[in-house]
Amino acid sequence: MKWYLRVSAVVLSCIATVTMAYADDAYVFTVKGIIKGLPGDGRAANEILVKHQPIPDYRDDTGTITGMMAMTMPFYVGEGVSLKDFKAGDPIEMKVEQHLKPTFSEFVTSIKRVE
Ligand SMILES: [Cu+2]
Repeated sequence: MKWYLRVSAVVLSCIATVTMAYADDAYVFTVKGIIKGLPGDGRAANEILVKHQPIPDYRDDTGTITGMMAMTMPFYVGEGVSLKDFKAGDPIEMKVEQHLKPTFSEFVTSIKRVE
């Protein structure tokens, strides 16, 4: 094999290894609750405050399913998710995507009003 083919094979396998180390499967859970605060109420442009119901399939930052009790907490909203039709007091259901790598992160990928 020519030396440059060997070098490119090594480079490609390094890229694959690094990509796998940083890519993890998205874990998605559903959150039901009531909006308590929206961006502009003194919070970050991508943050909402939600009083949520218990989340039985919530997973912690080690990937262990621990569940989460009902509480009021902030959620980050992903890019492209519009909040313009929502107001405080709205009952909502959200899909939240969680990643453990490269660092723990969670963000809302969809939100809808429910009755
Ligand atoms: Cu919570």
